[in-house]
Amino acid sequence: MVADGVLIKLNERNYPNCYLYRSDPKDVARSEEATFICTKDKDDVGPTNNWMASDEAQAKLRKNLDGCMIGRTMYVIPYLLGPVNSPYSQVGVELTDSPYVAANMEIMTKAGPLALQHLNADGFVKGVHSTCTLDPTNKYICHFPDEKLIMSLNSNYGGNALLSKKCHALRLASVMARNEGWLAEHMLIIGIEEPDGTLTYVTGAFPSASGKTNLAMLKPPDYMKGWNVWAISDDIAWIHLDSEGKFRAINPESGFFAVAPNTSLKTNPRIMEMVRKNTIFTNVALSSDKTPWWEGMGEHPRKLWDWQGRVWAAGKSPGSAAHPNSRFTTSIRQYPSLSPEYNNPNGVPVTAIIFGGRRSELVPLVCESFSWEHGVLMGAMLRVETTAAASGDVGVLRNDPMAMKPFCGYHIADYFSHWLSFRRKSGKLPKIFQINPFRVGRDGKYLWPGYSHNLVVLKWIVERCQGKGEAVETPIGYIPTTASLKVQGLDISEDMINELLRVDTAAWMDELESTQLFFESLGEKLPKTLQEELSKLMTRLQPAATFSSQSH
Ligand code: GTP
Ligand code: SPV
Ligand code: MN
Repeated sequence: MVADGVLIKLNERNYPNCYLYRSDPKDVARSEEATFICTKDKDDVGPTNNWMASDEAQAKLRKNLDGCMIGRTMYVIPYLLGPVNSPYSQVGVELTDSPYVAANMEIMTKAGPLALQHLNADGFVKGVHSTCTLDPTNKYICHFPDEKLIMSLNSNYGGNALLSKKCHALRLASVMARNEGWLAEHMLIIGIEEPDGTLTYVTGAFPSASGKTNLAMLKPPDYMKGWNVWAISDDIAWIHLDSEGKFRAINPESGFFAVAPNTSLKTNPRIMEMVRKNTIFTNVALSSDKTPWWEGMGEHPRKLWDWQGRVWAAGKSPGSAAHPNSRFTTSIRQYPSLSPEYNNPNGVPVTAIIFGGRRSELVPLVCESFSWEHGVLMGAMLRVETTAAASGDVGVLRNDPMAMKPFCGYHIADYFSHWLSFRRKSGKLPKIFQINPFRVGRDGKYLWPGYSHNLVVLKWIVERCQGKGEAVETPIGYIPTTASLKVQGLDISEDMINELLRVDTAAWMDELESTQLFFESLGEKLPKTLQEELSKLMTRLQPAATFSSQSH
């Protein structure tokens, strides 16, 4: 690829065995508008997915694929998702004509003979990918749940082209999970270690570019001696019930395909250490000594080329030097705080599930649900600001239930029912929380320092799971007392903490109106339990709203 000009080799001394890939300038993010779930019946996929009739899609895409690889090398990539010898792992095979995709698949999955050894009567997921001509008007990422088949044309971008990731491990797996009684989720998995060695495993679903990787790879702040966070997954969790009814999570992936901008020695030294070798950088900027650079990394080098290879001058050139959705691909084995449980074929026991996302207003720093059903409502109500991870406008509020809007391979209302069904199947349900480190003040700046300091929030969550941790009951759930977040060493005023935890009941009433509209758009399949939870929340908010308007 270096010889062909597909990759640029980076400085061997600073970044050994690292490469820069510059994509087609129009092929820089996931393409939700070109993503389809293809079934017989349109009602299978619901209003949050694009649908195509499967026979129609097959015919159309096969025509497009005809001859598309002539003169190119076709890579055949058998891959294993999940730990070796795990009852939860799955095999897939991707065909591709992109060497860049093949190289990324080697990092993101267990590719090769190991995968073939895991082939069994369950069969495997079939993926066909072709660069074709990268014609954006002919881009299709099609999923056929009934055939366990994926066909992807005209994009080489991560989530569109690394078919093991969003296509197999989320869209197809979510359909299998519904049929078989488990969950395939857009979630990080971490083990939180307390100074006495106690480990608590939690998962977290936040939409794309909303903090999963950074929370998974959190380095504790100096003032939290003895604590650690062990990473198991930064993007996807497969969660099964064990024989005791406990949720157990595995990471189907073997690497990270994660956001570069704003990663620095200050925000996340563990990521910076990890990406210094054996890493593929996509669409970052480049300095004259062949070192990668992106916004938020630190001082910008004297001479810089932007992500498209053009000379870049700070203050003069338009846009940013690195693409806002520039990414790095690195093997999970290189991560310095990888959990020893990462390889456990049975996964780790899940004590809490966290929902989150970017909300500059409204959603408090952290909030605990009253029950499983209320927690499912919290996830279903998730409305967040869009990011550069998908093409389209950035910073626009949209419904992204459970951070799965782009990834649930079937009707989202049936997905809600599936979540609720675990009440009947498990006596050991995880507690459900919501977090929001992205609330901003009047000056437009984040109120919460985030990154390593998010451990303060995780600490409260762990304490709540242990029946400790002080909380105040509000209409939307339990929130921490100010004192319980005032960890010694955390440089933040009580006023600021109070602002971060403030529950604006009138604004929440508006939010419920938008939830109601969203739920109505889902039609008759919406589970009654969820509508009832919403009504209960409305009732809890009403007297409070009256009270707060009186006290103003
Ligand atoms: P996907 O890979 O797209 O699924 O994203 P992700 O959820 O793993 O997001 P990631 O951790 O890569 O974060 C996305 C962007 O948000 C990066 O620029 C991070 O630096 C930034 N970010 C992450 N955590 C925080 C935080 O706590 N506070 C602030 N202000 N920014 C954060
Ligand atoms: C996301 O967009 O949520 C990602 C990156 O994790 S991609 O693999 O492109 O979907
Ligand atoms: Mn993701």
